[in-house]
Amino acid sequence: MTDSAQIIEGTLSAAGLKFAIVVGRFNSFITERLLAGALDALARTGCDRADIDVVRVPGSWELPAVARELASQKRHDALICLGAVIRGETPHFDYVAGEAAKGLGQIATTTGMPVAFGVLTCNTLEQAVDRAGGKGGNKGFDAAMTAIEMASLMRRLRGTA
Ligand code: INI
Repeated sequence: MTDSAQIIEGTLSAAGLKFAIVVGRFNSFITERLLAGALDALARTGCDRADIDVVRVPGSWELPAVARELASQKRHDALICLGAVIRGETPHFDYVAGEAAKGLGQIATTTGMPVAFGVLTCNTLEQAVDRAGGKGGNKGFDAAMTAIEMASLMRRLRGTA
């Protein structure tokens, strides 16, 4: 029965919340679309542009190091990490995608800073285009919406909302 249960959940209002978007330059044709989607989500949910920092890194491999630094600074309510890893002919893809996923997951669980995973891991460029504003939506937009909800939820759980 949930009649008497207290439901604790985040809202999708970004007003008053601060975000950092960390975005990889590798495959920038895709990542710039993810960034546009993330900025669109934040604007639509009431985030002030002055409350958004955009931090560029060379590639997805570098996302965890910068996310950890930002998490330690505690200047933001959530981080939105964007990248595009596209499979090539060598196992390089597995190392870059694996490290980005593992590293960002560890930061989210060990620091308490919400970290939205907006890193595409695709077999083909076409799959990436589909997910960066094509028929699969925009995973940058989706990651930002998750970051907003998690930032709001964390504030509630901490009693700072
Ligand atoms: N970085 C990406 O973000 N996506 C890729 O597909 C990719 N590939 O395929 O090589 C990639 N490599 C660069 C990597 O992220 C680092 O920037 C580089 O290894 C230097 O540390």
